[in-house]
Amino acid sequence: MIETSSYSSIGKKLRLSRILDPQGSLVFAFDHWMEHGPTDFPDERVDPRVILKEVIDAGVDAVMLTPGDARLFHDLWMGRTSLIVKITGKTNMRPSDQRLLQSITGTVEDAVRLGADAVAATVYWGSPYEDAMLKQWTLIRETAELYGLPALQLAYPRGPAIKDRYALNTVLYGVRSAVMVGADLIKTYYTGEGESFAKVVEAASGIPVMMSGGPHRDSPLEFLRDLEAVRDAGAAGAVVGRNIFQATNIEAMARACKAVIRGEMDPKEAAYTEGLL
Ligand code: FBP
Repeated sequence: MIETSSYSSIGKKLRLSRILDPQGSLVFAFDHWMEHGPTDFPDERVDPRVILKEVIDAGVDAVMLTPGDARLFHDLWMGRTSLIVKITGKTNMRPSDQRLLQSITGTVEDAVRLGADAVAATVYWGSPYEDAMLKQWTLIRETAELYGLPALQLAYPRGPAIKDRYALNTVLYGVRSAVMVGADLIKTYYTGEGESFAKVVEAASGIPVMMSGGPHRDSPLEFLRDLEAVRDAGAAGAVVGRNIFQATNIEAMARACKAVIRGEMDPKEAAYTEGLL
């Protein structure tokens, strides 16, 4: 019998291949102005356009942007890198108990109209608003399916019952759940070392897992070592924001991250080559 695939699965496969390099992918996450606000942006790097240009010049595999920024900065990414449109979000201006909810900030159709290669949405597993976010996710995933658009889930365990969001069992629980609700690509917290992250990758049963960068480290070398561990753990790559745009030299750090995640250089070599030490 000839094996056939659905039209949608072909579209997803093609689009995922534009984001995921078999050698390892580096995606630049840049939704922080809304998620965190000005605290993430010291004075001299307030202009998103300047940051985005440097990172794209460094050759990242994709950028993950909000719909409005994807439109505004299309001249920077178009034809130069892949686009992931994140259509959920929150601000830190909200009362703290409501920061455990991400709201809808765009539609799958917005992402399609913008020419995106994937749509992204956050689920805070363990949040009091988990139910609402799962309803949003299900609608997003189902609509994305109609367009052959991969759905990336930011699977973030976060809520009153979660003591340590980076603990292996907690991350495993979130990732396994993301697989169970149909994520095509998963971005999640780093468990702190490669051995445990390999278990996270294994729990995803072949659905590609990417490490979420996390807060900026004082030592670029330390972060590059984490990227190497994540790569060795079998992850598809990393989605990094602050550790790139808060680096002293943004473009050099992005290039170093890319070289390490692709296994082209070890962390020290990459850091020396890019003048980060
Ligand atoms: P970072 O590499 O800066 O951690 O970016 C990844 C990301 O998921 C962003 O997309 C998002 O804005 C941020 O982290 C969320 O951070 P927090 O964990 O503080 O909500």
